[in-house]
Amino acid sequence: MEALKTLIQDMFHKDCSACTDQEVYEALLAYTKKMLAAKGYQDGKKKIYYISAEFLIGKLLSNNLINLGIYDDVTEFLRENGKSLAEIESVEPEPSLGNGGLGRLAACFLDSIATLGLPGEGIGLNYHLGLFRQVFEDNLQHEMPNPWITPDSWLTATDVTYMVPFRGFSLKSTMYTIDVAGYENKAIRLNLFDIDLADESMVHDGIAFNKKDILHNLTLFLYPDDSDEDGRKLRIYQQYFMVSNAAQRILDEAAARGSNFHDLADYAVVQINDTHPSMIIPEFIRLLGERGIAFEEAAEIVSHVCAYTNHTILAEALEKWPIQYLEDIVPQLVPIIRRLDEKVKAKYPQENLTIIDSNQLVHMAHMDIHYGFSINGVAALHTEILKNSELHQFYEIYPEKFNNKTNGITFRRWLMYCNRPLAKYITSLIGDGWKKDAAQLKQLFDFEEDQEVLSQLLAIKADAKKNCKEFIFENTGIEIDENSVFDIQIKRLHEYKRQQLNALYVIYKYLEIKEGRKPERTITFIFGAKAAPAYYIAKDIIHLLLTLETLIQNDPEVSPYMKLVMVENYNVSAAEKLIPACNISEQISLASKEASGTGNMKFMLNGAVTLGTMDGANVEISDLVGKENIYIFGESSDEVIRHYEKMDYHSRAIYESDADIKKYVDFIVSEPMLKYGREEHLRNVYNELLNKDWFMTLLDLKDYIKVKDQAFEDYEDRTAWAKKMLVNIAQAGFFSSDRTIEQYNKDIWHLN
Ligand code: B1N
Repeated sequence: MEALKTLIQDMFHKDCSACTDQEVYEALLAYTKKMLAAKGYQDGKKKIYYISAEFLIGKLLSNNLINLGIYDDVTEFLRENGKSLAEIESVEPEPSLGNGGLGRLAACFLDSIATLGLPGEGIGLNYHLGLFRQVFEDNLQHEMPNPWITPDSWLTATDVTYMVPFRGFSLKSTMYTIDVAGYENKAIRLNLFDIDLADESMVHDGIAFNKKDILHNLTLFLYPDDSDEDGRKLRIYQQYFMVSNAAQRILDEAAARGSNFHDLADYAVVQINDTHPSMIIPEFIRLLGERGIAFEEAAEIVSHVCAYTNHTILAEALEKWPIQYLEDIVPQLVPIIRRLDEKVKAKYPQENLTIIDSNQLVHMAHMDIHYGFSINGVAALHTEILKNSELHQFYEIYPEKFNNKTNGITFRRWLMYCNRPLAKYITSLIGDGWKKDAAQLKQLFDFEEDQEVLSQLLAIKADAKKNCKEFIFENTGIEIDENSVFDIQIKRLHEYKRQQLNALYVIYKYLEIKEGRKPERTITFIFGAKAAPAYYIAKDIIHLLLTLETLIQNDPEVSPYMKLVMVENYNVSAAEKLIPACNISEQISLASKEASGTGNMKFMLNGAVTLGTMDGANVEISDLVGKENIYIFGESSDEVIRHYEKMDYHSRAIYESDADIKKYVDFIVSEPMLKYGREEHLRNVYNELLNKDWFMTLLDLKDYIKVKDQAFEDYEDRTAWAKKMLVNIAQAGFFSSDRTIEQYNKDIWHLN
């Protein structure tokens, strides 16, 4: 730590002990950046370019210290100087360059690509104000800008710049780099492109701004509100800016390594993360054309370079852009897309395979599937649904392109960093081979009957809950009981994820307690979720949750037995505090709708037991841990898909035929609720459940209540519960993103 000491002296002319947390943070940032740069980058002939609109990287300091192998030394050095790393970290702003699982997956993948020593990089956009910062006021969500770029940040400006042509003007880009350390390995780069004239001062009244002023607004926000045409067009400007920069850079790098472009596929493979980067396909063809390669061959080359990952079957999330928008913004792509479409139509005239449909909409996913060489889903069930129903028409013509890559998470952040006591304890039992080979966690099965080990697991969980209690108090002002059972649902707010189902359970429990049936142990229901700014019903559900929070808090008959807390501005840092403390992990999406889920994996790894439907990766978790170690409820995906086909699900019929369900749903707009909540918003949720309930909340409610009650009952047998925890941790190895990335490399990328 001599070098760090000297650096602090050089920067601030005083000892570490005399520095403020801000100063120590700046010194650590400089120190870590230097160490990262000194490590050098992975090189190789062929490189993976992971292109994504989101990279939800979280705070970077501690993670970098871990991956550089100096976390313990730095902690010790700081302690000797009267500082705590935890406090210094609180100075670091968290970039909100992502929204949820899709962006966090991209971040985990970068960690694993670097750790496995694969040549690769991430490419995205440098959003100055992120997604948004969530603020609760009057039990409603408000959105604020989330600036994160400070004078000393993890970003390093580069001299890489390109010109990106739009109709009527061009924009000059600058590339910024964030180094991502591999665990005990070299680094790779996350390259974020930006315009030079981004103007944060145009943002007013929360996150409002002039959506037409592309010269100044292009990189302000991730996912600008697309409820109007200007917003949708801004998204196209962003997407094209991202992929044109990416394609120019990829071609430049390939040429520098010796490619003549005809052999581009020997130098580059592009993973298209959902459809936001799909325009890279026609953009490559355009740029190859400028470099003398004719359309037919260019289309062929690109088809060997691009691979596409699908993350959802929700129709509204599958991007379809009016061809007129593309004509208005990127006219140079339109003839190319038309030719790509003509080629498809010549061979496959069916409407459901076209790129440009009869409504003149460009189906981005269809372009990816025709002109990419691989399409993968993100969990076994999801890929089966793609093959058998959602994209069946494509599977019939390109069966060899379809493959599954079950998602994963980096254990460096999601265990070694966020739950150091558990990581240390595991190492004391089985050595530290698991850090690079997660499958070794299975060795924990040797301790399944070991009382000492089981009680240690419980003790570590109890400590994590105490820490979490403090975090929750700081965040919400509510004091929770650390001996209560922590039941946690943290994820994007979406109707298919069914936070409203969880809310109905809370109502059920509330009424039980009111009627004198008290739970054996206090329950703490913990939520965290952001709703997209224009997704009104999702915001209404947040209002429902916050109103329940207030109601319970103000009811002395109930609050000793249960509490509901909704964490404000749920983000990666909050997840790191909540996940280690969780007892019951809520993964309750309507079967068939959650492509994978990755929170489910993080919870399991940290010794929580899943309460979930047979959806996404829950299915694989269930197969691995066995029925005794997971709580499964609800209709199967097959049944759900049948309901959609037959259109025979009617929530009102369930409501009318079941007095209990009626009671819980009616409670949403009852007098006690209206005392703290706004009728308009609560009635929206009530009406939605009664008249539409597109995600079949009421269908699964009774089973959910039954199985959840069983989980709470089982929790009281502490030894049996600790065994479930152990089995979950021992079987979590499969969900390491190192495994996922090895599979991408073996089946799709073929690097090294
Ligand atoms: O991607 C994650 C999965 O684990 C989740 O199940 C899935 O919901 C998530 C359009 C998305 N799918 N689609 C999105 C996000 C923003 C947007 O504008 C789509 N996110 C997912 C990782 O595979």
